[in-house]
Amino acid sequence: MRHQIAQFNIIESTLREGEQFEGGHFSTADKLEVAAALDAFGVEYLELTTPIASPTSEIDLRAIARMPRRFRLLTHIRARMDEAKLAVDCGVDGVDIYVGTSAYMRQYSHGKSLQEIIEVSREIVAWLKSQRIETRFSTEDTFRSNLADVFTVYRAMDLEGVNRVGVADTVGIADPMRTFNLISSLRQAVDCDIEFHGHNDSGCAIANALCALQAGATHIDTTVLGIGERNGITSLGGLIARLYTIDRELVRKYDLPMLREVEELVARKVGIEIPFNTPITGRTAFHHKAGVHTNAVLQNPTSYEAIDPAEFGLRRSIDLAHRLVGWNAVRDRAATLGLALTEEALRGATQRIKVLADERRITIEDVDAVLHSQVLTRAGIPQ
Ligand code: HCA
Ligand code: CU
Repeated sequence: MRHQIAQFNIIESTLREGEQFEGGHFSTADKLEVAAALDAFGVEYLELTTPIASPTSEIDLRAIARMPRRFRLLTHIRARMDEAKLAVDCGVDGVDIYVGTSAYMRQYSHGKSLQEIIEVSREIVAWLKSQRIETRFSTEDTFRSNLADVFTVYRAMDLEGVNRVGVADTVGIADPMRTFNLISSLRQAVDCDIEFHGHNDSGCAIANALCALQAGATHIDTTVLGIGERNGITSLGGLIARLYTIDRELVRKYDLPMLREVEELVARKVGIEIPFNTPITGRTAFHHKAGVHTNAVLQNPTSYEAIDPAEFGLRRSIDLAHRLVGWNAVRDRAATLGLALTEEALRGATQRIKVLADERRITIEDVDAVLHSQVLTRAGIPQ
């Protein structure tokens, strides 16, 4: 059954999964800055690295627990009671427990049997519940695990009173259909909320997150610009773009014009540029070029735009300096420059721009020079 995506929550993991990104090193001050920006943007949850990772990781978690914030603070731990106790002591609102259930993880990671996983996790979930800590239980590498096994574990955790179970596409092999099917079956199997965490190794992370929601998932893990282990996970902006194009009301709860700022902040901290093809904020995301496109966009931007840049505090650009230019765009430019030219003159200018652009790469200054020369020619002034 396809669910209406009325309600969903973002679990922003830039300060956990994002720390596993190649350039992901955040100082305490960096973490506070990123957390404040994400808080202002309005994500519902922030997930931080386990306090057990290093002494400073613990200091950072405690600092973020104390900062003024609206988001609920989570940390990401293995199924170990000492780790759970330290997390709670740091002041988190919730704990995300993860356990490897695939044969690979059982053999090469922790070496536990299914029964052992259930027993240990049950005890931790029960203790966390007694501390009134929101608790999630996820199986790492879910898609390469035996589904009967993972469902057995999920059901046991659901019965124990866990708030959410998590599905993780740890190696990025899931596709939208598989994600939809797995989450749909899980929706039937448990009563608690469902979280999806998808890696982007094969470029499906955003689509998979959407299908997870359509199948009944309630929480999606994201990171800013999709940073994370290898080439990362579902990006915050990508998920926003995906949901906006279904129904913009779905994402109204976030401060959309802040998206670019949050991305620029994180990009700077991890030493990357915002890629040109990033949904919404990429440099070329609202760049219109071909004559057919620019003509339509000048009349009604919706003709070639799924997203309104103004809602994100951004602007579209109409590119005229090339051989694919159309005369409508040239007319628009002439009007911007305050030049009154006849249709014939505008068509003549368009032809001259095309000829010039065939010879070399031209700029908007070349376009403007052609338009000005048309005015002079019309006035009978020789060029
Ligand atoms: C990892 C763990 C994880 C955990 C996801 C989750 C993954 O391998 O680093 O807690 O749901 O991708 O499996 O990020
Ligand atoms: Cu991950």
